[in-house]
Amino acid sequence: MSDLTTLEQDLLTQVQAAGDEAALEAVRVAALGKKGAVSDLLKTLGSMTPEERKERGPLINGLRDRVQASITERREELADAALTRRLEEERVDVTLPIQEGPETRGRIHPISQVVDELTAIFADMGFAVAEGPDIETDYYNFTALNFPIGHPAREMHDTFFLAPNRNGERKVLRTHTSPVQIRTMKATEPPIRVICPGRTYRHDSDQTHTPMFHQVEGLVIDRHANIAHMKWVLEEFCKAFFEVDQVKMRFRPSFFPFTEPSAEVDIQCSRRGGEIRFGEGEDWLEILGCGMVHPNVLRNCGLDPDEVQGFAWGMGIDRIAMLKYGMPDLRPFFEADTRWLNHYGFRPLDIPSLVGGLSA
Ligand code: 2NL
Repeated sequence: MSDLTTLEQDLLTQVQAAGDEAALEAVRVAALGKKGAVSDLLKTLGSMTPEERKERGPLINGLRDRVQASITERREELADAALTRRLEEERVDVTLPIQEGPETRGRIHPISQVVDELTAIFADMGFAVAEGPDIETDYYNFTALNFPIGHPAREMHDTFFLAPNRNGERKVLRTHTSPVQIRTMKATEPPIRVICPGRTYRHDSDQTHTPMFHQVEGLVIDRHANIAHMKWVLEEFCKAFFEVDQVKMRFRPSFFPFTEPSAEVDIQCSRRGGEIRFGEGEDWLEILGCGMVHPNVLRNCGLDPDEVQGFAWGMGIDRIAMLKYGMPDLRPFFEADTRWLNHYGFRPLDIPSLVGGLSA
């Protein structure tokens, strides 16, 4: 065998033996690199006679081309093998159960759930949602609502007062969400249909009262909005919220400074077996207060009681949440205990709607 044949076989064997791309590259450098064996051979051509060169030249070039072709082929083989191995190693079993992410592990607080439910129900009746500040002036919380200056109701409300400012003016933590409706009446032209859910504050703390609690109030102002409309809105709300076909409601005369006439509303329920059910039974449960907006309140908001009229109502969100979801105690609402939230909370992707179900 000639020296060239031996070298070629040796190099081709090395190419086949290279187990990865780095080893193959080392073989290529040793053969075809600047100081490689084949390159050394090519350099010898320069010192040959033309006859020798004519004979050796094609042999050496042929060898170089075959070694190069073999390296290219081996490189493709190795790349294929590496890809196959990766595909095998990184294979994903799409039938495995997925890992729970925060959007499925987290829970919606029952109060947020109930606010979302109320919003869905009243939005369907054409109501918008209005919001306002928790810290209010005495004017928006009391005066505009027809509480006379020095009226005992202001103290009866167990108001939290902030320290007086330079002008001796004391701001308050709103004791109801009514100031939001005052702001709405001052800012927008009738017809008005809004609900105002939010935090409210009273200096009261026992088994059934927390200093911060939640209320939703509603307001309708129009030319002819009347008590029949009010009764219909409240009845539709109760049926939708408690998810029953029928409710019996009882309107008892009452008094609020901001409505005239005023009523407190009970719904009929049964309390047999320690469980409350609506739409049946012989017990009554108070759930809200309502009335026709007092003419003085309309005037305070720049509205003419001879042109427009309306009705309003208010209820406690925490209380109706407890009633609907059978929660016996109010206090855990405000304790941020994740065990309680896991038990009573709602799944973030079960969004309440009238078509998809309110409480899923
Ligand atoms: C209750 C009673 C009520 C209102 C709130 C209201 C607001 C304006 C004008 C007139 Cl701006 N009324 N709100 C009316 C009647 C009752 O709440 O027992 N809440 C828990």
